[in-house]
Amino acid sequence: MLKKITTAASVIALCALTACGSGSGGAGTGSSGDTITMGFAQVGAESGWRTANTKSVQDEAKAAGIDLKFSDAQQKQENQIKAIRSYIQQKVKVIAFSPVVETGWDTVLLEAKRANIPVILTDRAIDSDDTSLYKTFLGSDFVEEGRKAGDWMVANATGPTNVVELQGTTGAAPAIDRKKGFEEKIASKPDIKIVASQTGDFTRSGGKQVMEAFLKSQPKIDVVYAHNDDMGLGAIEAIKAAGKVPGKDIKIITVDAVKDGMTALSNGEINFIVECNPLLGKQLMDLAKKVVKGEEVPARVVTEEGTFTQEQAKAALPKRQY
Ligand code: GZL
Repeated sequence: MLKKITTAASVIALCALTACGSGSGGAGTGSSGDTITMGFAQVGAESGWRTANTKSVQDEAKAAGIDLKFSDAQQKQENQIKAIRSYIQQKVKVIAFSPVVETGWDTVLLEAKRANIPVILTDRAIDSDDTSLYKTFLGSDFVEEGRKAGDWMVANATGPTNVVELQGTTGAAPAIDRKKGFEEKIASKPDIKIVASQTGDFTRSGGKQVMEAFLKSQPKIDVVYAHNDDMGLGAIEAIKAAGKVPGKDIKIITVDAVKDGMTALSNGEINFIVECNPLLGKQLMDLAKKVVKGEEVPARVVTEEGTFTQEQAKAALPKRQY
């Protein structure tokens, strides 16, 4: 698991970066003045969150004058590794990627290091003892996101509560950590039990299929904890098909706060959403410019994000960018 830098250091890092981000501007050039080329190996296009994240990276690269080479791995680690190797061969100035799973990256990142190409982790972390393989990790604290979901569960449980969990991609940092944070919080109330837990791979179809199976196998389901909105939206389809009312007969907690999720929250089909900010593009480009110039950057840059109730979603929806 990524070694945690103290929260204070992360917050300072966030403020420092945000400040310099507003003042930086200028074309995306390295110390030699030539255009920065960035190789970005994206996870895939599995969710509304991923679509918003991709748009943010592409838009902000353009705004920063950075030449972006972009690949979609269709949620396969071997495709991301191939893309990183291709960027090394193309001698890009910097590589950024969102690791689809936490492990299996040391070999290819060592190749990037030997080619003197700095690497930035964005969105998801890797589980490696060798922190020299990347310059920084920009993204959310997924354990904290799980804790926020667990806090809502504890505060809103009224007696014995059976929870079914729709996990994200097996081995992915957000899946591992959102589970960890949620379980940490519900441990304080023994009558809240996770009676079934299975991956829906962060997709709407995956969430629907797993929820259909849970509805058949579980005699009593009170709450769904979905690691992202898309799986929660799939669960809503399954719950309705079973003749039950989502948000009432079976309450739903999700993570992300993309537009479709917030719409379901505002109309009462979801009960609580923990935000996970996909708009990482600006911070990523600011970090890339610094890294290419050989400037020091924080080891960890945490993104800012909140939570939404049904009432808060109604107010926030008109202003949401994604
Ligand atoms: C979280 C991100 C997750 C989202 C999902 O930072 O990696 O992957 O929560 C997405 O929607 O598929």
